Amino acid sequence: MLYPQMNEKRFLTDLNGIWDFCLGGEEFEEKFMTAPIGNPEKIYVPASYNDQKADIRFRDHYGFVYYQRYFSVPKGLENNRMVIRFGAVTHNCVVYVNGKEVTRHTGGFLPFEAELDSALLKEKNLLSVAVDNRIDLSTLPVGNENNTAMFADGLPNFESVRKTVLKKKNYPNFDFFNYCGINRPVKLYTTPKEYIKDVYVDTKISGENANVKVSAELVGEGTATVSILDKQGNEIISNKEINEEFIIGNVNLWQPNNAYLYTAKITFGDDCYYQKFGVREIEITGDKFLINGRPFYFKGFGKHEDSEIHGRGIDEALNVKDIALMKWIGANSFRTSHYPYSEEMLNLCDEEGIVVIGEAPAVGLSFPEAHGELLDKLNARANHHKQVIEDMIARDKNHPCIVAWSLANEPDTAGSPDRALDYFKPLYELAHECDPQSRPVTVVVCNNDYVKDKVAPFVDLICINRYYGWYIFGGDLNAAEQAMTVEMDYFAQFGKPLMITEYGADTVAGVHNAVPNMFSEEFQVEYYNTVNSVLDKYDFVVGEQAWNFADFATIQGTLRVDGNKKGIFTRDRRPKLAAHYFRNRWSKIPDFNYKNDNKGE
Ligand code: BDP
Repeated sequence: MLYPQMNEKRFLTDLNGIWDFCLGGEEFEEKFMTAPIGNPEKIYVPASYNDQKADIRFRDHYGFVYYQRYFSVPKGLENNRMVIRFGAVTHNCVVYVNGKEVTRHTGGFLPFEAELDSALLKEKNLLSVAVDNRIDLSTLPVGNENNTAMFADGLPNFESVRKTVLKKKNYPNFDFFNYCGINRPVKLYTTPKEYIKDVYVDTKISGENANVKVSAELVGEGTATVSILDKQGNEIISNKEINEEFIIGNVNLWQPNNAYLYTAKITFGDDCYYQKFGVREIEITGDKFLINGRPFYFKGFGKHEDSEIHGRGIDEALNVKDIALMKWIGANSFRTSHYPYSEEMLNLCDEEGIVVIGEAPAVGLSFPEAHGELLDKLNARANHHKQVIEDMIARDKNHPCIVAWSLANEPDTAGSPDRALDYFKPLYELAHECDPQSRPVTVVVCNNDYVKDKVAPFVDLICINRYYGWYIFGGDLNAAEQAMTVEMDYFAQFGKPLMITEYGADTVAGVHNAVPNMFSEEFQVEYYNTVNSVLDKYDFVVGEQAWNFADFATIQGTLRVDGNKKGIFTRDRRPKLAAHYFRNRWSKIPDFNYKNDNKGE
C-alpha cells in the first residue's frame, strides 16, 4: 500500500486536529454515526484518547468510542478519485461519511483506506468513526478473558465484591498499556481515475553498480514509465519501462548510519508517484547477518510508541528525538516491538540509516489444545495473524531500513512445542513469499524451558528475550552470568545467528546505591555489564537490543512502579546511568565485523 503524497498530480490534506468525541458502551450505536453527537467532548486526533482527559473513564474505557468532524473538499477535484486513509485506528473501527458506512477495519497498527463515492460528498461532510478497543483470545494483541478468576476464586466473603471485580475490562496479555483511538494520521488524498496503486523497486548490487527493476500495480489502460532521481533530485535515468531492468552506475549504497536514498518517479497517464528506495542487500550466511556483504552487529533497543499525553499516538517530534538519542548513544537499530510502527517513523529510519526489525502485532500467544468456542477464537486469531503479516509486508516492503521480520513476540513456543511449530511454519513461509526481498524471518522467543522450543531453531535468525538477574535469579548477577552462559552454549549448536532482543532491569531514575541493588541505576549498569560480558564471548551473537529504549506505560500491578521502568532513558527521554554505560560500550563496537576480529573496521 502506497504512502499518500502531494505531487503535481495528487492532492493531499490531513484531517488532524480537534474532533468531537464521546465514550460509548459494548454495543455499536449507529446514532453516533449518522447525526452529530450531542454535547460532545473535544479530543485531539491523532493520539490515543486515554490520557487526554483527567478522567478514569477515558483511561480505563472498555468498548466503543465515537469520533466526529466535518470536512469539505475544494472545487476542482471532482474528476479525481477521493480517498480517505487512516494510518492506524486501535483496534477495530467503522467509518461513516454522511450517514453511510464507507469502510471498516480490524487490527490497530496498520493503515486502511476507502474511496469516497463523489455522489456521497456534499459541501460539508460529516465523518464519523466508531472505535472498539476490546481485546480477547481472538485478537492481536491478545487479551485475557478469564483474568478475573484469579480474584474470584478461593477468597472468603468475596461474593459481595464479585460483581464489581467481574465487571468487564480489558486484561492485556502483554506488558504495555492498551492505548486506543485514532492513533495515526487521517488523510484525504486524490488520484486520477486511472492510477498507480502500488510500486515495488527491486535492486541487486553488482560490483560498483546496481541492477534495478521497478514494478507497479496499475489501475487503467496503458503502461507506465520510470525515471530515477539521485539524492539531490537530479534525474540520472529516464524513460524506462515498468519491469525493464536497468543499471545505476557507481551506485551509492544504503548503509547503516550512512543512508543514501534514490527516488523512482513512476508516470502513468495523468498520475505520477515518487517512491524512495535504497540499494542494499541482506543475507544470512552461517551464523552471520550480512548487510551489503559484511557482518553487521545490532546495537540498540526494543521500543514502544509511547509518550505522555499522546499515549501510543504518533508524535513525529518525539520520533526525531528518539533517533537523535539513538545516534547519541551509538545505537544502530531497533525492533518495532510489539506491533508495526507508523510509516512516518520508518520513513525517518530510511533517511537516518537506522536498521529496523519490523514486528507483527502478535504478542501474548499461546497454543492450548482447543475445542468449541476456544477453537473458533484461536482460528480467528490465526487468520488475523496471516492478514497482518501480509498487510505489514505489503505496506513496508520498500523500506531499506527494514532488514528482517518478526512474526511474534514471546509466543509460548515451549509449552506445546509441536503445535507452536505447526502454527509458525506456514506463517514463516508466508512472510518469505509475500516479501519480494525475502528478508530473514524470526520469531522472538522467551522460554525458561528453551530446550523444548522448536521454533527458535527453525527460523532464520534466533531472537531471544532474557531476564536472568531480574525475573529469574533477581538480584543475583553471578547466577545470571552462569545461566546466560549455559543458554548461549545451548544455542551455539544451531549454527545460526542469534541476537538478544530484550534484556533489562526496572530502574527508578534517581535511585542510587554504592552497592548495586535492584531498581537502582547502578544495578541496571551492573546487570548489562554482566550479560554483555557473556554475549561478547560468542561469535554467533550478532546483536544486543536492550529492553527498553525508554520507560513506558503499562497496566497497573505490583511489579510496576508507575509503568515499566526498564528504560535506558526515562519516559521524557532523559538518560539514566545505563545510557552513559551503553554510550561508552557502543562507541567501541563498530557496526560491522565486531565479532570477526573483535576490532571492527
Ligand atoms: C518481556 C516482554 C515485554 C515486557 C518485558 C518486561 O516481551 O513486552 O515489557 O518482558 O517484563 O517478556 O519488562
